[in-house]
Amino acid sequence: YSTTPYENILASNPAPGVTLLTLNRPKSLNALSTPLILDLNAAMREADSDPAVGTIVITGSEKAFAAGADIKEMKHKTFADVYEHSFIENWSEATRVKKPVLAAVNGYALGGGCELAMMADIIYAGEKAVFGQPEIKLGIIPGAGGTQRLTRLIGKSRAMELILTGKTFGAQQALEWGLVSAVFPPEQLVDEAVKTASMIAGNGRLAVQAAKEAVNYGLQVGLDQGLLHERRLFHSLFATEDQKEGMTAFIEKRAAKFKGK
Ligand code: CO8
Repeated sequence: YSTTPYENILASNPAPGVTLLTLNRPKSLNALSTPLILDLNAAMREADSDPAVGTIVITGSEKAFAAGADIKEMKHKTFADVYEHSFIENWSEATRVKKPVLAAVNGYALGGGCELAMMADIIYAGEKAVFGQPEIKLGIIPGAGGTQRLTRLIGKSRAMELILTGKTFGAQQALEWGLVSAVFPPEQLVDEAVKTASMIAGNGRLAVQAAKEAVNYGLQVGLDQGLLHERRLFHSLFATEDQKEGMTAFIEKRAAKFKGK
């Protein structure tokens, strides 16, 4: 991962088991053009299928995580263009990754940038992060989950107000509302995200993926169905070597050596 075949993102391996994907279109504040999304999807698929990778961290620059979908690309599109080609449908590929995804947000996370962050499993923010869904000011609405995920994450009244006014909000507010789980000085943000990603990558892969699946599945179904799914996944982990190793290590008072089997 020291060099990258991608034009719009940088891929690196800052710690064992961690892939760091850095959005890299600085001149347009990481506006999420179709080529960038295709690069990101390909890089995420690659990391997801690489047995050496346990966790994926997505970040941008200190100025912008991503200032939204590329307005210059969208400006001339017609209804027929966007409908026929299912514009932005492939954005949600980020949510189909089985390994945990952390978003480390410095600077602007607006429109599609905020939506991309919300597709991650954990969001950390830099102190100067600015979140928002300003699409209404462009004569459109959020199209990659903003009306749905933001509402589930921070509640209806707040989400409505933000989506209808296009107002932005900062990192502290995001922390208070539970949109992000931690806030750090901008220059420490990526290191902190990588640290957490490393901790996750050190746990048993199968258990980690099952936990992610259980949480995300539960957000989409009723409680009974979610609990049943959780229980079945829980049961299934007793078929793994990692469960035997984890429990044996506890009893022998040593660190577990998980194999992802
Ligand atoms: N698309 C294209 N170019 C952009 C975008 C963008 N979203 N954001 C910034 N840029 C470009 C600017 O045009 C400018 O380029 P140039 O130098 O050629 O003029 C360069 O980046 C720097 O931007 P600014 O000069 O504006 O920088 P400022 O520091 O003054 O302002 C802001 C920063 C506040 C972030 C400002 O750039 C801004 O408001 N950007 C647009 C934010 C926005 O409206 N985002 C929502 C976009 S719509 C959307 O995301 C829809 C999602 C639907 C689903 C996803 C569809 C793919």
